[in-house]
Formats: sequence, structure tokens, C-alpha cells
Amino acid sequence: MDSLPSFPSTFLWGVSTASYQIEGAANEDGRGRSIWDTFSHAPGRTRDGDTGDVACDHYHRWPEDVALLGDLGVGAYRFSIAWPRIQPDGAGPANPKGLDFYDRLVDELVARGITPVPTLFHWDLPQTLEDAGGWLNRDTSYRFAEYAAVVADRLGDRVGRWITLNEPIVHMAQGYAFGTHAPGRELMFDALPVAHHQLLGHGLAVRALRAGGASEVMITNNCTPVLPASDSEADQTAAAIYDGFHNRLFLDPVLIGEYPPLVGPPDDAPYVHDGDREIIATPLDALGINYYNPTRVAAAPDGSPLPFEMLPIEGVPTTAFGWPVVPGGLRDLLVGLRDRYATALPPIYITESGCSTADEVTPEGRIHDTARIDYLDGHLRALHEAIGAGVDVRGYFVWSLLDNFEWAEGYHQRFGLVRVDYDTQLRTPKDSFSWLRAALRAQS
Ligand code: IFM
Repeated sequence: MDSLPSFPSTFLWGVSTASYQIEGAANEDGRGRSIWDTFSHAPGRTRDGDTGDVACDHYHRWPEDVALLGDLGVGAYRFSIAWPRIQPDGAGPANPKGLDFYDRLVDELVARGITPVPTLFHWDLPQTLEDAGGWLNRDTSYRFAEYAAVVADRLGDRVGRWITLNEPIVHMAQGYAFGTHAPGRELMFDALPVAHHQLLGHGLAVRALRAGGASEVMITNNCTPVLPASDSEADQTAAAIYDGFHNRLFLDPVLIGEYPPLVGPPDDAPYVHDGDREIIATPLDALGINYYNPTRVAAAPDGSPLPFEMLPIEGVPTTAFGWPVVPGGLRDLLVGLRDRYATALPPIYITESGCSTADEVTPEGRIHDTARIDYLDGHLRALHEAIGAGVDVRGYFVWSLLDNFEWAEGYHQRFGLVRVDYDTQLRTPKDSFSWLRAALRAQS
């Protein structure tokens, strides 16, 4: 395989994880219950009834995991903070042991010269807040800003870069519209207030983080290039609606202060208050983009509850999850965002990129995950093309450091550069880990 082209010398290389997917220790040191504890323990919600109770036991094994980061040679580590560890009921005084955990983690990262990039919300909402309506309740936005201030107060002397929300579209769609993720509600289009309240919480948190001394604040959105299935007007309209929901609903209000037509809250929506749009559009220092694949969209068949239908993308490889592998989609997405938002687009970090593979362990204990190497190589080349086309991309984070709890799929999808044996918690770097380490050394 040819070596990768050179990225800018200041380019930030990292890997990402999320609290509920790796930490375990669900009932330790005063952690409160989250919606994912409730959801994963409910019968039939996750594959094989898997839960994050133990996950990768990162809460106890974090020194080993940070040592892996050092061995890999990344400059940054994106992790998320479990809100219920900090405020077990989502409000009120902080739980000192919860803060201590992230304090130690940040200290160790900084000592190794690895930039910590915490995400404040990666879906593990305190259950007490959900009991009061979750993100359907405006009050949750204000609780989120308070939590942001508490965390910034403790970590802000060592953490400058922050991410407010991870993939609010996925949390709204899967958690509140379709019910396939926690909290498992099936509200369909009535889930729209969840978009607004997450965005309001984001804007309030940006302000709280800045007041706490943050130097670079961003939101991370999951974005996909949308491919209409044909030139027909019906397919083009369906694709525009899908693009509106998936991409623009969480980008337009943040970047240009307006909801997109067709999919945003109606003008008279009672949950959109005067001044909210200004808070949501509080200027950002950067934008996080998680890219996995493009989406091919056609007009919905008669009788469908949705105005679009997603079709397979033919003729390309697929991941173990069945997701199409289209590296050029990353370039097209980034160039398209630059064209759409122009000067309103801040610098971009790719905060997640990766794939699940059907890993096998050889008798020698090796994992030859060549599909992951191909995936990363292809996506980094496409990213380099986007930078060459003038898109200001400042960093790339692989999802994920470790195999982990893949939400409703439980432990059945493995996204890690490092294999986790869930019986023994043995960590085994895969071939992709060695490949990335060598690629990063070649960049320096
Ligand atoms: O594991 C998830 C992550 O939590 C959010 N982005 C997509 C990943 C793969 O599905």
C-alpha cells in the first residue's frame, strides 16, 4: 500500500470513544442511572440483552487505555463525560468522585502530551431528567448548561477544546422518533422539540464553556451526502427532505441562525421562544463531523409513514454492519458543506470515522483487520483531496480506540483499533493499530 499523502504539520490526529460504550462501572462511586441503563436492561431492546454495565471496564482500566493511546502516537483523545457520574440526577451539586475520575484521566493525557477533547453529551442522559420529559422538556437545556459549567470549572484549567453534543440527529431520530435507542420513544415527527431543546442546550453550553475559559468549542454532527435515487422530481424532493432532516436541521440553526425549510419547527411552534435562535447560533470555533457513509434516497412508496425511502448503494463493499464503504463520500460531503455554508463554515474536525469488521483472532492471537486498514486509508486520501480543494479541515479522529458497546447492537459490532475480549478484558491491538501508528510516524 502506498504511503499516505502529507497532511498539514498542525493537523490533529486522534481517536474517539464514548462513556457508556466503554466505561462500565455502572453502579460505582455515586454514578446515577442513565437512560441507557434503563433501556439496555429492558427486555428485547438490545441484541442478546447486552448492556454497558461492564463494557470495556475502562473506568478501572483507563491507565492501560491511555498507555495504548501513547503507543499509537495520537496527538488527541476524544472521550465523553457521563453526565450521571457528575450529576447523578442531572441537576444540583456535583458528585466529587465522578469529577475525580475525569480529572485523573485528563491529568494522565496531558502528562503524555495528548490533547483531551471531551464531549459533554454522548446520549447517556440522567434517567431523572428523562422522567421529567428528557429533551422534550425545555428545562433539560438549562440543566445541560449547568452541567457544562460544573465540568468546565473542574477541568477547564487543562481542557481548552470541548464538544457539546454528539450526533443530536441520531439521538433525536433513534431515541425519540423511532425508539430503537434510549429512551425508546416512538414519537415520529412529534420528536421535533427534541431537536430544538438539544440545540438550545448546545448554545447555552457554548456560552457556559466560554465563560469557563474554553478556547475551542464545537458541536459534533453526523453528516451524510444524500444521493437521490434518480433525476425524477419525486426522488429529488425526497432527497432534499432527507438532507434537511439529517444534515441541515442541526447545521443551519447553528451556522446561519435559521431552521431549514420543510423540516424545521413551524413558525408558530410554542417551544421556540424569542431569543432561542440567537443562543443556538452562538458562534463556534470549529465544527465536528462524523462521517460513515452516503445515503441513497428515493420517494417513499405509497402508505409509508415517512416522506422518503432509503435504498442500498449498489456495487461498493460493505462493512460488517452492512454500511456501504464510499471514501469519496467524505470528500463530497466536505466540499458540499463548504459550498453550502461558505464563510459561515468554521474549521472542521472529523470527530469520527471508522468501520466495524468481522474480526477473527488467529491461533497466534493476531487480528488481521485489513478491511479497516483499507477503510482508513481510503477515507484519509479522500480527506486529503478535500483539504486540497480548499476545505479547512484541522483533524481526524478514528472511531474507535477500542471495540465497545455498539448501542442496540450490543457487542456484536467491533469498531476498535484494539480488540477487547469481553470475557477477560484483554486488549489486543489489531493490524490497523500498527498501520495507523506507522502512518502517523510517517507524517511527523
Ligand atoms: O458507536 C457509534 C457512536 O457512538 C456514534 N457514532 C457512530 C458510531 C458507530 O455506530
